[in-house]
Amino acid sequence: MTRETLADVLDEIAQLLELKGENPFKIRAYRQGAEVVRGFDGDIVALARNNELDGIKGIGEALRDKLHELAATGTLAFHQKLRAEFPEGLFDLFDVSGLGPKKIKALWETLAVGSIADLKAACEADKVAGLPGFGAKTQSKILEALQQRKSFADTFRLGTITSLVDDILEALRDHPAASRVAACGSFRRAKETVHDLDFLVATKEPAELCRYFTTFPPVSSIIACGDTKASVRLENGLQCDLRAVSNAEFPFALQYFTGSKEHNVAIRQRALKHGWSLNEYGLNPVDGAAPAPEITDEIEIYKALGLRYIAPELRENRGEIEAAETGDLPKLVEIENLRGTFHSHTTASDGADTLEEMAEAAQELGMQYLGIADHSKSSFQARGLDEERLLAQIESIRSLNAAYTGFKLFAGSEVDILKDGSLDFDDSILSQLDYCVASVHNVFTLTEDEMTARICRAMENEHVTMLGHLTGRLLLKREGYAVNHSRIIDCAAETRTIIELNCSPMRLDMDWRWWKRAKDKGVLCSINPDAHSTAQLHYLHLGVRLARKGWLSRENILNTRSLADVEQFLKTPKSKR
Ligand code: DGT
Ligand code: CA
Ligand code: CA
Ligand code: ZN
Repeated sequence: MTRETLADVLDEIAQLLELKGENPFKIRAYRQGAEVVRGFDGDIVALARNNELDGIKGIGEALRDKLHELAATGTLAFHQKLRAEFPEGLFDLFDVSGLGPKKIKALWETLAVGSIADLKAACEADKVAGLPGFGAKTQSKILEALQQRKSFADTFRLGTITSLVDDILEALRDHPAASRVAACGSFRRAKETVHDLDFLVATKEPAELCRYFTTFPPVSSIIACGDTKASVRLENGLQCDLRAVSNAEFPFALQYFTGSKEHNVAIRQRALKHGWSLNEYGLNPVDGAAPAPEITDEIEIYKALGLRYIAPELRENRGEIEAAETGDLPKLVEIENLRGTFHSHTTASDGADTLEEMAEAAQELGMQYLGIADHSKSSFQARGLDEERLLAQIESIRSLNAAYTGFKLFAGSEVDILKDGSLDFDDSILSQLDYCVASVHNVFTLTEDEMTARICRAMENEHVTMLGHLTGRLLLKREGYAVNHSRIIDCAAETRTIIELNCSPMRLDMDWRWWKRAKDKGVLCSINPDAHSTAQLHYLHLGVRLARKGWLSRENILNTRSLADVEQFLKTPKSKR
C-alpha cells in the first residue's frame, strides 16, 4: 500500500459518487481527503494502518475509518461495492478531455457507454451529438480527444509520480545490500512527463536486489528479472527499470542513465577528444592514451572532461555543455530560496480551504507572504467573485494582515482576460488590489495572432502584475491554445509584466523550454502553485524543479525576494520596475 494508492482510491470514490449524482459536500470531502493524504508531512500509510489518523485536518471520522480499512487490509469494501455498480472501463472516460461526471453519467445512462471503445463507437455512429447538452461540435471534440489520448497512453506526469518514486527509493535503500540508490532518466532531469522510470542501485548482490525490486507493493507484473537488471509494471501502468551495478560503476551508470541521450552523445564525443571512451561502466583510455583520473562520483566525470558540474535538469544538450566549459552555467534556484508565493485560491471561488486556512498553511511553510488570487466573475463555473465580493475579500485580507507579524497576505485576483483582451474588472477595481494575475480561461479557439494580441493587450494594462498559465495546456489532456511565445515574451519585457511558472502538475506552464529566452530578455518569473487547497502549496517543489530546468536563478524570480522587497516592487509603477 502506498500513499498514492490511498489518495487514488479516495479520488475514485469521489468520482463514483459524482456518477451517482450524490451530495457535493460528501464528494468534496473525499477529494479533500485525497489532497491531505498526498500532501501529508509524515508516514500517512503507517498512521492509517495503525488507526492513528485522529485529529488530522481534512480527515473526518468516516474517512479515517475507510483509510484504516484500506491500509490495513489492502481493500475497502465501500469502494468495491461502489465500483461494482459501474463497468470497469467507465473510469477511463474521466481522462477524456471535455468529459466530466455529468456527461459521463448521461452517456452511461442513455447510451450504455461504459468504455472508451463504446464511446468511440457511439460518436462514430453519430449517436452522441443528439444527447441533450452535447451537440455535433462536442461529438467531434470527443473524437479528437480520443485520438490524442491514444498518443498519451504510456506517458505520466512528473508531479503525479514523485511520491511513488520516493517510496521506491526508500524501499531500495532499506535493503542491507544496497549502498547507493538513485532515480535516473527523464525523472531525474525533471521532464514534465516521463515514459518510464529508471532506478539504479550500487550493490555487491545485484541478482538479489533485482529479485527484491520485483516484490515491491505497487508492482502488478514482472516484465523481466535477470542478474543485473529487472523491469516491472506498476498497478498504474508505469514501467520501472532497475540496474544493479558495482559501487565503482555507479557514477558512470548514474551519468549514463540520467541522459538525455542527446546530452550523452555530446559528452561521449568530448571524452573521445581526451582519448577516453565513456560508457555506463567507466571512462577508459583508447589506443594507448593516458588513463583517466580516478572517479568516485558523478561530479568527477564532468571535472575529468574539463567541465563544471551540470545539474541533471539541464542535461538536454541545449547549450549546457558549452556553458559548463566557459563557466557560464547559472546558479540554479533552490526551494529554500522562495520567500512566499502568489496565485492561490480560497473557498471564495473554487478552492477547498478558507482564506485563514491558506494563510496559516503558508506561515507553517515558513513563507513571509501569500498572494490570494480567486477567480473573477466571468469564470462563473469556478464561482468567480464579482466586484462586491472581491472588495469584501480585500477588506478581510486587510483586517487579517493587521493581526499578523512577519507575514502578509497580498490581495489579488486571477482576472479573466476576455476575448478582446480587456479584463473582467475595471481599472477602478484593479487599482485597489495589491497585485493581479491575468489569465485566459475561455474562447481557446482564436488564431495564434488573435490570441497573442489578446494576451498582449492584457499585459499592457498597468494593473496586470503577471500573466497566468500562458498556454492553458493540461498535460496529457489538452494541448495549449495557439499562441506566439516569443512575441508574448517580448511584450512581457516591454510592459514589465511578470510571467508565471504555474506549478500545478497538470500545467507546468510556461513551458521550461522558453524560460532561458525570457530571462535573457529580462522578464521576471513568479513560481506560483495555483493552489486550490493548503496541500497544493507543496506544488512549489515541483515548480522549482521546472524553473531549474528553465535555467532560472534566484534573481530571475520575484518570489525569492523578501516581503519588504516585494512590497516595494508592487508599489512601484510597472514602467519603473
Ligand atoms: P523517457 O522516455 O521519459 O523514459 O526518457 P528517458 O530519458 O528516461 O529515456 P530512457 O528511459 O529510454 O533511457 C534512460 C537514459 O538512458 C536516457 O536518458 C539516456 C540513456 N540511454 C538510453 N538509450 C540510450 C542510447 O541509445 N544512447 C545513449 N547515449 N544513451 C541512452
Ligand atoms: Ca525513463
Ligand atoms: Ca528506461
Ligand atoms: Zn487559472
